[in-house]
Amino acid sequence: MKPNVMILLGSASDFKIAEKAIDVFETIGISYDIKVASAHRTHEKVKNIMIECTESGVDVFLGIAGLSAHLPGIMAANTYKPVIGVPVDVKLGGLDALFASVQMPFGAPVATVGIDRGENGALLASQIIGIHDRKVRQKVSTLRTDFFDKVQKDEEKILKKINGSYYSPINLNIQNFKSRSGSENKELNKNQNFDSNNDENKKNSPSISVIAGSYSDMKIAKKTTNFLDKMQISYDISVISPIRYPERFENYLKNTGDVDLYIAITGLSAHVTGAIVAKTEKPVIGVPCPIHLDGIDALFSMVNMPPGVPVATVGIGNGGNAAFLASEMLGIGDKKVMENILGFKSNIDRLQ
Ligand code: C2R
Repeated sequence: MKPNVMILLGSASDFKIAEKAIDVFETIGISYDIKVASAHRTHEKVKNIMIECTESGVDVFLGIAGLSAHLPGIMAANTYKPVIGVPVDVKLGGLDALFASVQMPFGAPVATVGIDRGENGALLASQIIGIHDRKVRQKVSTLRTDFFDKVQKDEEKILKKINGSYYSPINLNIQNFKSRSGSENKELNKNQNFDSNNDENKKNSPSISVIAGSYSDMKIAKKTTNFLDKMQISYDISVISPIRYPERFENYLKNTGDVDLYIAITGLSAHVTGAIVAKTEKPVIGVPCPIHLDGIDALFSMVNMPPGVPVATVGIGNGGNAAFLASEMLGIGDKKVMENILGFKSNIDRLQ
């Protein structure tokens, strides 16, 4: 069986993070291979693996590394398929690896997930494969429902310990909450199924929904839409904040249930990406904007998502790389998009 995903570890010492990813692939039923190859220590091995695996039909790559994590960047430099980076906490709480993975120059994006979040790296890979494979999307949905059940059980456990005189619990309709995650699971989602499986609708829908949290993010959003135009990929762009206009935001998501993926562009506390990924099985790409603190606030709040809700984060202000990554994701199942990226990659030095 040819693997759909290739996992590269910078060192065997990163294996504990890879195990989290392996669990997800085993549960969803996605084939994978795993090798230890370091961009620093065994540079040629990384290059050869990337070139060979890209040609032999691997869809998505996962690079797991700590310290100066150049591994996912070198992987991205040698493929036109999506590369996901999982930074590992070896020193500095993993911040060194996070910055090395996420802050890639235009043309070689690394879809970075949170520090030590191997399971989110694998979930994101599954969501990407799910763009072109409905069965995988349904399995992602079921897995996300399991994350919901865990939260539920954990809550029950801690509540049993509260015995204060003023503790006054309210009985909530849990089924309503349940329907918010795992949106492809029809039985659980009679009312809030934001993702649609209707192929007829899909034909009339843009491929990508680009959401900016505010008009002040539009300069960066323009870089995204400019590149999508170059790649001839259809998109919608809207400015909606889930914090300022919660109802409008929910309605917008309902109306865009047929897109292939979302790109969210937002600064400060980046709740836009979190609000989208909570509602959809589709991949969500996030671009942190430098409104304050040079964008570090947005980067951290975007990338460090809890298990079950990955955000494919690109570098601060790098709207172009968000579109590049989106094109790579769509290119897996769309020959025309793949050829456009390949053409662009081979001309990139002349275009800059
Ligand atoms: P050792 O335990 O082997 O010394 O590795 C590895 O991913 C690991 O987290 C310590 C850390 O070094 C990282 N490493 C990289 C790269 N190669 C190894 N970041 C690379 O090529 O980027």
